[in-house]
Amino acid sequence: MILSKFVDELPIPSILKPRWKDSFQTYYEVKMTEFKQSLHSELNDTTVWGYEGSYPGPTIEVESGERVYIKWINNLPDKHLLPIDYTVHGAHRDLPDVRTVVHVHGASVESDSDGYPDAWFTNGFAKVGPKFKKEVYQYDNNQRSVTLWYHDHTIGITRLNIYAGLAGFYLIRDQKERLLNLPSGKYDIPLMIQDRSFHTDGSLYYPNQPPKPIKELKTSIIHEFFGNTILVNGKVWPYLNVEPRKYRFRLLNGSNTRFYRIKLDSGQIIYQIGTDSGLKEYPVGIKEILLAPAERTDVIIDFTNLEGKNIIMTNDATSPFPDGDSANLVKTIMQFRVSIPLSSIDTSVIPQDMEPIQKLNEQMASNVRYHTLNDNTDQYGREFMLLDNKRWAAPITENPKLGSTEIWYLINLTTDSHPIHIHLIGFQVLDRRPFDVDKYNKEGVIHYTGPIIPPDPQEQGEKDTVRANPEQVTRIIMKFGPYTGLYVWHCHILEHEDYEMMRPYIVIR
Ligand SMILES: [Cu+2]
Repeated sequence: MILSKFVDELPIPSILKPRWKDSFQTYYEVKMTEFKQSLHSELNDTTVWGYEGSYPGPTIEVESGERVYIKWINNLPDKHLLPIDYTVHGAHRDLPDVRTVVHVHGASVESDSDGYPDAWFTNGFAKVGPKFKKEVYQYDNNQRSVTLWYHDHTIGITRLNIYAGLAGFYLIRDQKERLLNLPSGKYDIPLMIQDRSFHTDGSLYYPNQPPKPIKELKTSIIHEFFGNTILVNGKVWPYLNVEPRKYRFRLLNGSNTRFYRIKLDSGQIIYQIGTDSGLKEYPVGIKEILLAPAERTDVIIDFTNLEGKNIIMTNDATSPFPDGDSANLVKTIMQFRVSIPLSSIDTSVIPQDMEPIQKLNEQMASNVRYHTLNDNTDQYGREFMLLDNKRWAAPITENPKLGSTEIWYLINLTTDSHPIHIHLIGFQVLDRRPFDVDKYNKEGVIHYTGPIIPPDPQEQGEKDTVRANPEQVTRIIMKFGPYTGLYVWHCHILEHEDYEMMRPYIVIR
């Protein structure tokens, strides 16, 4: 079935209202339910999961420093929407199928409210995972203005829960940002980009076997997922009517595996103003944006003087990235139609400078850790990935000290790029450098084969997710805090994360 492009308007998620709010704290309740929603007008309504009856969930908007409590409530049915593989870590047959836990990606948050994968809970909190601590999570929002997102993080079934629809935006705002006079209000729009496939009846399609099926298993995890349509904010190939003026878009790759290399078919420059963890020091004009799963980028697109023009946002990233072929390529993301007359003079600006960022340098680091990204094969002949050749359940090996600065070397021995995400903290990308993988595998030493590659202009600033490219060492630097306790770091390709490419770590006093 081939769906027409640009027949449905881009939905913009509503802003969630708190249950109550006073000058000290704000309290939200967010229910997860199953419901039907139209994802494309030529498609029957699709059964999805969402927060507060919508996919994506409503946007949670808070002020920097605001103390927020959220009760995440599982009101989902007992039966999962998608096929579960009971052989992967933490998803065994003796557990309830429908388990959830919510992580606010990029949030600086206490350990017990971070949404640890083993802190899952079922409908009515009837059953909870071994690391479950509390029903109401606390967020201090001690961060500058930033585009975060909340999504499911349940051990062994994150890929299925997010694919079913459990994701939404979480924005922190502050006075500094407001003073910059960026496009705001209805000219500040979040875009959650995801790929999905459908059965002809409109239901979500997610494979229950890899291309080479595992005969012993009714359902097997797949190594990667590539859908044949692209959705933005829950609509397939939507369009957005815009005025001839500047807009701010908060781009998020919310896909399971797919990378996007985003361009505008008008060839115009995109002004990047923010990275994963907040505003950049100054905007950069770029022609293309590379987004791995979970990466965000804040941009300004200027439609001034483009009245009557239709502009398509395109993608040309191969799948898997970077060495996949074009068989899985979906080239179209969405369309902008400069069709609305200018409602008032556009006084917003693309600032020259935004926020100074203290650069972390190597001399500040008190510890260096070397991490490998490895390929492996399981008892069914399936390929799976590991960090440091260790499984999820292996004892904790990473225990940074509160307030200390560390450099992590991400030594990628695989042939794919993996978006590595570390909870709790933001980091800076130091550099990348090609190295000899064979020599590393034989002798365990890094032998560099080329010059140091500085981070892309797009990556300058603070990030929480970084592309660890194949046959390169990617170096990042970060300061651990302000909380102690148990967190995780992992690959954000959900099919990898669900099958051992995730490790716990602990910040100690
Ligand atoms: Cu991965």
